[in-house]
Amino acid sequence: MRKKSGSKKKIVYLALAVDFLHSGHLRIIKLAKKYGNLIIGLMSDKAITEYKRLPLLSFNERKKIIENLSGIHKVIKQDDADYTKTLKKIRPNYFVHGSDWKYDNRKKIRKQVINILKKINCKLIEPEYKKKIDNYDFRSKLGEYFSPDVRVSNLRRAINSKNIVRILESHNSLTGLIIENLKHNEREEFDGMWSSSLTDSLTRGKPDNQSVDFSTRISGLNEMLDVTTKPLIFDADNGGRIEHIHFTVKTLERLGVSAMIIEDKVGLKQNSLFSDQNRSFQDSIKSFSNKLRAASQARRSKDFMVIARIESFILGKGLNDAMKRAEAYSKAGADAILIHSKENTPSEIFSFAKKFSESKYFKPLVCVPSTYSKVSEKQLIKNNFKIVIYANHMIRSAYPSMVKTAKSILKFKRSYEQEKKMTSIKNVISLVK
Ligand code: SPV
Ligand code: MG
Repeated sequence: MRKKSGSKKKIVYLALAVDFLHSGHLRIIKLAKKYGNLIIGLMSDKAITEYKRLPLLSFNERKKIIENLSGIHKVIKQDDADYTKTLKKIRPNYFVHGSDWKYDNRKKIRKQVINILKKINCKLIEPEYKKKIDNYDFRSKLGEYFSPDVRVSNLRRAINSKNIVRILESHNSLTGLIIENLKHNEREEFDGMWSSSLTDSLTRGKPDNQSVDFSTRISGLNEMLDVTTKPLIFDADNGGRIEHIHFTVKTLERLGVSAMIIEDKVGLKQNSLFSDQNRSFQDSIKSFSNKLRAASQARRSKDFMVIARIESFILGKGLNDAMKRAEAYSKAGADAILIHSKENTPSEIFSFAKKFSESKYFKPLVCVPSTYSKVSEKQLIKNNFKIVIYANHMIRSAYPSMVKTAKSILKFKRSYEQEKKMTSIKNVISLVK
């Protein structure tokens, strides 16, 4: 793309994410334009999620904003976070990037880019990064105005842009806030929350057999959604009666829930992880397909996902039964398939994934690695899984800590012995601002 020597204008390349156009962007664009014809590489959702959170605005919305700025030669899509392919293709004379990447999780990428720039004889321009403007936390300021529609669609966007979508169980607003805010290595975080029938029941002192009804669970959801912005997947057991399903879908969608998972079981519900499943029965393919159809027809937005959960392995049926169901459920309108298992290795879900990947009815795969917890996300990605749900881990970690503290107070008749093992009062009063 670079002009032959003798032609007037040099090519300048600047990659931007531009979730919100702010004065920091305008400053860097103004500077970049001085060097020649400015090509803006607008980062795709996929490229952005390799180093930070999914932007609030979709790619097309961001593109419209950038294209309407004056003096820009061209806007292209940059699909790779490491610039390799893009730079080799564009071969600019100047490459402009804010100096912030010297200090954060993009250090490695910077080094790599510098190597490529040397090879293509391109000069690096690194204007100083102004922390106050360029890193302004728009997202948290906007949190309270986050619309349900945006939250609903963000799960699909994450599925389309990430290697794996990481979901963690949340049973109240506080666990929701942990999932919302926690980061590892600056860029790794959870993509959303799982509202589990098991832990929703447990926190109310009831068994996981639908004795806690949808209305009760949904009012708990409301509180969680009030203080968070990430997508939420709702565990809807078997979805209840087909005649009621459109009411449930409508309510969930209105609240901003991104997906409901319904399982192909009938009769009195029993948790799938019980070893004795003698009193659990699977629905017929025909009847469950009708439920899926009813749920997907009831939604207002196509972004709301209806996910079918197959219980064949839980009930001791084999791969063929699971496959037959997966294809039928996919045809009936399921947007993704959860293949459940209570084995202590992922081998049965991996053999299912292998076979289902060859089917023309393939849909994104979801798993719940509660009993086969050694499996890594890397292995799940390799085996074609798109969503991983850590389904009960927040309650399982809170419970033993609470019992330990209660026991210690009983034993020592004071709380002093536990003091250092708990978070401080100072912490607790400033945890939520
Ligand atoms: C839940 O978390 O309630 C689930 C997953 O449905 S499981 O407990 O494995 O059935
Ligand atoms: Mg459940």
